[in-house]
Amino acid sequence: MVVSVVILLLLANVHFSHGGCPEGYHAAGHLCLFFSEITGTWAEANSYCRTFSASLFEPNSDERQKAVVTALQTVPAPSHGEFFIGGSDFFVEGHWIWSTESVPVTNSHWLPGNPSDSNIGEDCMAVSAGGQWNDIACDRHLPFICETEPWGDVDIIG
Ligand SMILES: [Ca+2]
Ligand SMILES: [Ca+2]
Repeated sequence: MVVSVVILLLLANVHFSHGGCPEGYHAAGHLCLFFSEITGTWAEANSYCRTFSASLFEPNSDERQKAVVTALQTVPAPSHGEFFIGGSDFFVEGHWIWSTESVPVTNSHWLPGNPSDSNIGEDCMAVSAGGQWNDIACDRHLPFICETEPWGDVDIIG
């Protein structure tokens, strides 16, 4: 037990910084947010986050929405103007869900006139540099936002 705690602390020193967040993440409220520089489709973005034990960011509460708006002010605006986040309506048109738990999206920070499902359909959620949401085609290539929990918020079971 003592040994495992020491190992955890060593890992913490090596891999965690920025308010208990992994390297490259921004501390944002009770979250760690990663703003990618690379771009991908929504599915690629989702896989990328999961590869790093994170998930596409889900602004499913006022607190989380405020956290991303604040964090967006400190990162360079993407050349594409928007980042993919973890909402979609690709199973049932117009029925938006947060993908991790497949729960309905009940809050709303959509850009005026959205979700628009424009052209041949827009089924994936993105967030603008100003923090408002837009539905966009899932096969577009955008940078994206991953979320994970800060080190201090992880329960240590032992
Ligand atoms: Ca749609
Ligand atoms: Ca749209």
